[in-house]
Amino acid sequence: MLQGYTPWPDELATKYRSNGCWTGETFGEVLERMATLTPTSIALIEGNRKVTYEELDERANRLAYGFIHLGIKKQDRVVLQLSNSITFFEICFALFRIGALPIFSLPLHRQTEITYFCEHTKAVAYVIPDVFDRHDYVKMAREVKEKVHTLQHIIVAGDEQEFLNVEALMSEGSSVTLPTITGSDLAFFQLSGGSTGLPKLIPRTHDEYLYSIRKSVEICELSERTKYLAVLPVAHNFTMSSPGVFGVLYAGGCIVLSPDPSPDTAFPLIEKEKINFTSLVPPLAIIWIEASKTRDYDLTSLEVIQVGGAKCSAEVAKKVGPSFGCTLQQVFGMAEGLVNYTRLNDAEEKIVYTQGRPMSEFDEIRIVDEEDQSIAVGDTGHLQVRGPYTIIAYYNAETHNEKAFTHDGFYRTGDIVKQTEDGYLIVEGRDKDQINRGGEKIAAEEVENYLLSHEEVLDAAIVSMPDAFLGERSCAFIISQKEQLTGQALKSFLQLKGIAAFKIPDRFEFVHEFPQTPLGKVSKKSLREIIQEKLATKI
Ligand code: J2J
Repeated sequence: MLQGYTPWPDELATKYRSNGCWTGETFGEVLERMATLTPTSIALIEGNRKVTYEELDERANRLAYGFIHLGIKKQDRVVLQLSNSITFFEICFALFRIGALPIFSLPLHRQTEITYFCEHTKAVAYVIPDVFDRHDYVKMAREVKEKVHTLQHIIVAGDEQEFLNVEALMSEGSSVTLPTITGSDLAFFQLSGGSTGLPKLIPRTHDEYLYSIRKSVEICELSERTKYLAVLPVAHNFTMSSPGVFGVLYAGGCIVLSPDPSPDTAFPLIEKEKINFTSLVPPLAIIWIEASKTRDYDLTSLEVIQVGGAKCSAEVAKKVGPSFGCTLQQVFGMAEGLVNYTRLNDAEEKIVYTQGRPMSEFDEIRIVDEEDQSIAVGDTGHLQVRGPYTIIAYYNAETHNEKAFTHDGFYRTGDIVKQTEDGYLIVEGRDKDQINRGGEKIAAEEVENYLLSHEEVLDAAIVSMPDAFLGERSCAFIISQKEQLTGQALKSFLQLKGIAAFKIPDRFEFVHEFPQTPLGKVSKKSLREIIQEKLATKI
């Protein structure tokens, strides 16, 4: 058993097996099955390159043997940081086949975050593109490798000589047998949006994740005729599993990989490939709606556009269907598990004004007050959940787990919601110290700690401020004795430190002290009010 991983207790595992949620199937087997059922169907399209199910299966196998030859074993951790590319899938399934555990970092993560993922998991390998979006990943990998002693291999997708190349890793497996992987084995780590300290790692087994994919495929009605455009990063839980790219592969459909989510890139792809399904975050939905008024592309193939990751306002939700002649599906999910969907045949009222209802009849949700006591249906409270695909503990985070889960095993989502009579959820806010910047999550404490490492910063507190486009942006309140310290200087400091750009505060406010709660803690509520007032009066 991997140290730091809390396995499912026997009684829950037995329950989810006997009620049919967990089938014992693994990701490796799913691909094998699809390669047998629909060998010549196109699984993936990236630019001019197309890969069939049979080819994907075969290349994943050759890479699996390559990994084994390298000495990578079952349960070894591998930080995977690839853009939306065919290689992402080849590597993923290769690792699944040998039972090594990818950690799904995002292309935007920089050396501070990557170093932490590698150190925290004692990763043995790190997989990168050479250059993506003008960022030099090879240079970054060099820096990470210097700091992380467990890291033995840097593997690069692209033309690069310094480290091992993905193509060179392809190997024939004549003399090796692949290890046995079962449904209850760990498959990978997702990243949590986080609220305290550094991002927590979310361990997922084949059983639980494949259940959520199977259910999502059913609810979202994916089939072999699905043509899914992946515009958001495929490594993110939403794009990966709700029903996402893994859902499409499970259903035998075709994934078209978009290098970026802009209408200039995505609309021609929709027209050319006759895309019928895609997933967006709310700010992108706004951009696409505006662009649909002026760009002359044939988008009539679109049947479903999902919007999730952050609250989709009713005004935006109302426009999606008419702008694209398709159905909107709201998705309220979390990498820790629970996913809620509006159903495709729901009444307009539900689709526009709610964030859907849990996907599984085995999701146990409760809405509670500050004391964890249930409240009346329709009242607003804290959402807690337990179920067949919601984790019961983060990886290697004992102290945090005590707070994040109740003693009876419910995950405290940190979301504040209310529920309609018929079980639909409406997200009203959150009680976690996080900023949701258009779907990108920022743990306030993580960025505060980076700021506190600047020698002229005495204290830092980060809060959200409302934004018409992103929903929220971040504002850092700073106490410093040096009058000359500027927001620009702090931005440069954070950039040099190497953190994802979306975490860098949008605005800095220099103050002499922070408002306090009666208990003497920083009152983030008051800070939010201060910045809201400033924005209202345009200071
Ligand atoms: C309001 N808040 C939302 C929504 C997520 C599917 C869809 C999204 C995610 C995701 C995901 C929201 N309205 N529609 O993993 O499988 C906020 C909540 C939630 C947090 C989780 C999936 N959809 N949120 O966004 O782990 O606060 O997952 O707890 O990144 O995003 O963030 P994350």
